[in-house]
Amino acid sequence: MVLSMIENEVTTAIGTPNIALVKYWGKRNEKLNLPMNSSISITLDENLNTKTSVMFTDKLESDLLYINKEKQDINSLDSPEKLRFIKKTLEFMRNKSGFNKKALIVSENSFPTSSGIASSASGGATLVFALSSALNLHLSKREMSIIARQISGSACRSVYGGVVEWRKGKKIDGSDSYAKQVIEPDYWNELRDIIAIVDGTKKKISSSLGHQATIATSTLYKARPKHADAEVKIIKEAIKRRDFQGMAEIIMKDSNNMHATMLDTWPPIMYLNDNSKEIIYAIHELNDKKNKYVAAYTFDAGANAHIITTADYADDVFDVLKGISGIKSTIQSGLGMGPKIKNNGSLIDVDKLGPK
Ligand code: 2P0
Repeated sequence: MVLSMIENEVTTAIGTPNIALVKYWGKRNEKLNLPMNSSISITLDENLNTKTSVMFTDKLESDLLYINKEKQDINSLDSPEKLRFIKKTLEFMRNKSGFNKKALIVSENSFPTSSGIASSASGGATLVFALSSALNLHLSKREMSIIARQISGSACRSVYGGVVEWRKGKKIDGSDSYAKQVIEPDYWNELRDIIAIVDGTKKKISSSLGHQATIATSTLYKARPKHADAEVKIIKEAIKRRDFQGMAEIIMKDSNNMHATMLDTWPPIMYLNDNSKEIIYAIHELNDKKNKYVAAYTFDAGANAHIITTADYADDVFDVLKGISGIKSTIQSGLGMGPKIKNNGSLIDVDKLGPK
């Protein structure tokens, strides 16, 4: 009965990226995306989002995936690692459901892909959520987090809203390496991430390659995992107290620390550009002027800045950013709710069996 219901029906989910405050960089197991250290992030709201529509049908001879309207070759063994993981995820979840029709998946990001705004986190978590619902799998968030982690490490955190911790786990099979919610979004309504776009182009070095290159060649990296684990513990308590002073320095130092190990990688990995550096100096100046921490910068694997602040100081941050000419645009986000099902806005053209 359930099987006949899901055929030809379109399920659409919406999910969002996350920005790490203490970051994941370096894997102890590359195949399973098991991290060297735990990490902590905030899930962003729907100002930045991924929408994913899924349909299972016998009208297709093979699975089809479109990302931002471009067809992706998921059926070839030569396709990039991430696409192979998506295919594996689809097969795993379909087998679990006992439903054997081919899938049409159409996914779109509202923001630039692969430019350090965690498109793979948002995409991975939203896909797993959409598939779980389309296939009536009723997976728990923990199960979804473990599956999403294997598509992209950081995706395991976007399965939840609010502030989220990814516990690195110890087991070889990764069954204890998943994310957990630290606080609900409503617990700290005033928290903001102001994103300054200084570069919308695709990054030159993928994070997946970067993780391993840093472990293999950076001397500085050796000190990072233990330190990051300790920082996760401290910042988690500060977040539970809504203590911005207690978290700002950790956020900035952790970003600098991760980017230092990237620069120490051979050949060096450099994601930050001159605009990013100008933003770093400007935020230090703002904090000095206010005589306390009112804003904290952090950068992922890209040049775009995330400025963590609170509603009271958002205007001050915007004023500072206005003075930096290399900034192309800004986006403001509060804490998001995590992925959810949308009852309208399907991205699939059912007659064409492709994107709308
Ligand atoms: C993070 N980043 O914690 C860190 C900070 C970028 C810098 O996770 O190979 O795309 O898919 O597990 O998740 C980006 O790396 O890497 C990332 P994979 P991912 O958000």
